[in-house]
Amino acid sequence: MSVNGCSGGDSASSPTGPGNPTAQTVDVFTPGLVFSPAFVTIKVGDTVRWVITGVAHDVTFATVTGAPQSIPVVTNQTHSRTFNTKGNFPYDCRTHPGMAGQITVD
Ligand SMILES: [Cu+2]
Repeated sequence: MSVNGCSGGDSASSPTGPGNPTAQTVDVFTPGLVFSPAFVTIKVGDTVRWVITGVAHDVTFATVTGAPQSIPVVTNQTHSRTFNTKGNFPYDCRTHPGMAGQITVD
């Protein structure tokens, strides 16, 4: 029973998820009264950054299990959300009816 008690080593059991070293970040911009790109597909553990410039916008997620916290009305700010749950996460800008997007995590 002389197991090496070293911590922070070789746990190769979880290739994806929080702390995934290959996690990516995708940017969504607000070039007008639209989110661009409006539809983004990412992997579990990836991050989306909303780069909100110009007119003030919000990012309000539909009440779906695993949806991140909504972003309040802001301008000239960047807000990041990391997605650790698979699913479809639609959101809209309550300030501008019809301004909407969706994050798909697969
Ligand atoms: Cu808006």
